[in-house]
Amino acid sequence: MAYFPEVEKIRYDGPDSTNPLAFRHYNAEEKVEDKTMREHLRFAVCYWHTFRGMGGDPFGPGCAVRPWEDGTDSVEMAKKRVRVAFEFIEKLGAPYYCFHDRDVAPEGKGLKETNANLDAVAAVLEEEMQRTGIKLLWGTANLFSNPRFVHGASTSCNADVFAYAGAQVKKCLEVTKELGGENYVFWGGREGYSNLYNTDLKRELDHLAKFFHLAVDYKKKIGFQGQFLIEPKPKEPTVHQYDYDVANVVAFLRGYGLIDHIKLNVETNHATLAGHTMMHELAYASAYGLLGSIDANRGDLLLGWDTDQFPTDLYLTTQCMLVILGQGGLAPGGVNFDAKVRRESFEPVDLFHAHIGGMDAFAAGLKIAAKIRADGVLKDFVKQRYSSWDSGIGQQIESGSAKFEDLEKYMLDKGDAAKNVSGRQEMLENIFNRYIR
Ligand code: XUL
Ligand code: CO
Repeated sequence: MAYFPEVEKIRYDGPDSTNPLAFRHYNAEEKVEDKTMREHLRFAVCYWHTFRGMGGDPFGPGCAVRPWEDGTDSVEMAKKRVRVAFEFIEKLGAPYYCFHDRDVAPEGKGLKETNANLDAVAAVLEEEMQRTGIKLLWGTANLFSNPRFVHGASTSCNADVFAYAGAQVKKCLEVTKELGGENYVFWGGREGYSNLYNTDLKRELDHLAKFFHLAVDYKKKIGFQGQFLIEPKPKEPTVHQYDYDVANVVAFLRGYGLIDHIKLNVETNHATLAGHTMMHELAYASAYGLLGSIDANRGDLLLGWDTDQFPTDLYLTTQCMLVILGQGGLAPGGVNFDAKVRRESFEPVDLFHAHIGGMDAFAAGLKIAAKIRADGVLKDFVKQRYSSWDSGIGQQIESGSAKFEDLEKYMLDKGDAAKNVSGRQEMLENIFNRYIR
């Protein structure tokens, strides 16, 4: 059964192609630096937006045309949807997918039935993974949609809700392991607050950390080898989310003794909601060896909420790839398109256009970033800019041999600091443009 009869397998046609259903840059087996594009980019299709998103917004219901949907949230429909998903991912040629437990299988009456539903659908996922060779980049538990999570999950004021969330993550970890998931993501859903008048902030933060420790313990117990990742987001749905941004999560992981167990999954639209660029968030995580994976999308700066659009901006993708190449890659993480087509793009074929655009933008960004690196234009400039630290007083400060008294003596002898030199920002931006064209 073909659910996308009008679309053939998407192929690489080269940069001059005008075929909208072909790649112009993503050529899976082409080598860039030391790896193929497939190995560098590790693209994943997300189940929630692509196969569950119907285009609803606060002003109207979903209007997406999805001929395979029967309008129910049954287990049968969930199984059929897996076939649809794998036909799509296979035709697209993405090597991975990601899911929330509740995207793939519906809740039942009580946890027992809910878990049985998940097992039933996971068996079909397994079958399709075997058939196609498509792998699971990460699994995650949806701890925010059901009304029980109204006050949060592990940060709820209701201890029973913490317990439910623990049981749900336990099951989701088991299923992710069974399916060979290479990572497991924690996005803080409703882990935050709407008002401090009713909130014990310290107690909630302690509970959040407790939850992660329990997850780390269980991961060890079942021998799950995947990487744990926290996905920062500053706000939405709550006014303040505890996993605000990369710096905040790094401090949280350190403060609660979790730093050796969890890395970060950084999302573009969350970065901009936090008032940062994606490059800032990636650079910060990477600097501490904690950049594990990315959720690739973009926001709309004129709207200011989490619009989750597909990334098409080559400046953005080049900046991402500069940081990723700079740390030697993302594996076992990857580039997950946490992105949705606009409500106006309601036909099934739009799902292909959207993913092709995102994959091509990242492939082009990869090639441009590799060229910038090969020519050394930024790296050499930065190295030179900090050269005063490579010898003399700079080296003594970095190595810890110079005390304040030594700095005083050095400056009393010298009289004043050496002259500063220009940062040349505009020149560097012009150089960047030379590569983008
Ligand atoms: C929400 C978001 C999530 C996570 C997974 O903004 O990004 O979809 O990626 O829970
Ligand atoms: Co995300």
